[in-house]
Amino acid sequence: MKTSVAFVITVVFSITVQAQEKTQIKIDLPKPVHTGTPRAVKRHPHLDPYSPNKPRPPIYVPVGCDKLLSRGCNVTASDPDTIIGELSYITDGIKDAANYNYVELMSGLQWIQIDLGDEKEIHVICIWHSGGNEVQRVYRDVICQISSDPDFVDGVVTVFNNDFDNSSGLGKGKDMEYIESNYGRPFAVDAVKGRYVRCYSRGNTCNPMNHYVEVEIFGRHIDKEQEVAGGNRRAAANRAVLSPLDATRRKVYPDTMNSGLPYRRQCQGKTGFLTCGFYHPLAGKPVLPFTASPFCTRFGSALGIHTRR
Ligand SMILES: [Ca+2]
Repeated sequence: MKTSVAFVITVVFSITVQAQEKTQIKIDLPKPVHTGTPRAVKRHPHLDPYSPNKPRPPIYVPVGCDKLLSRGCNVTASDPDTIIGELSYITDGIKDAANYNYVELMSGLQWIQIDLGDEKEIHVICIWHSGGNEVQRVYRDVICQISSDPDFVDGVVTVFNNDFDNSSGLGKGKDMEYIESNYGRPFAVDAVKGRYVRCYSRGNTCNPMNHYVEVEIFGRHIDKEQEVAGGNRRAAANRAVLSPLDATRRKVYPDTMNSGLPYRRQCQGKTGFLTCGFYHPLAGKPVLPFTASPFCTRFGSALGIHTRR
């Protein structure tokens, strides 16, 4: 009898300790982009029935495995000439998509890749493609892979895949498609080790383009020395991540960035994509808003790729 009581106590104690050893991942959420009820997307059997208006279920990880690893990390992409925004936006911690803090990549299957600097143990990834819209939106073929090979040839582990019909050719996935919201799409990763995280998508239900507001990767550094070295590298990366133009824009126009003024534009010139409107990319200083900018009037409007907010 004594033995069985002791056994029960031991089991209960063990379960309690195990429960205490977990911690909930804390994810800072942006405000919803849309106001009111967005126009609904068409339902289908592969669409997650979870409401985009509700927070996602909490994710618990072992204590010490909840560190944000991705902030300020370098990002590369299959489409380096982004149409809107810069790849650095994906890890800059700014998730307010309403103020054009997102990056737009070309149509078709595209990927972005985050370099964590060293091999890490990854426990949770959260992706915001658009953060929610006036019309509900679903991104196609969302696939997330981890590897320590920057070319993703060796040691590739797929940790999320909702390409239910293998239309992207990377294999069928069992995850469900989901409606974008400010809650992002967090998912647990089973302590997969790797230096690079690659995220694929293939357009969305509103248009064929690909977008990212932010991707966050949580986990732990593999050893203490790496933690210190990684911290130093991230600090350096954080200092470098804002281009002088970005810094100017955010310093001079913090209120403008948050007020949702009607114009901020991306103009395509023959030599590439130039951002204009709140600041002048060539002069390196802010200019008048878009409608009064001679630069935009001459080149931007003529190309006619602007969208009014
Ligand atoms: Ca961002």
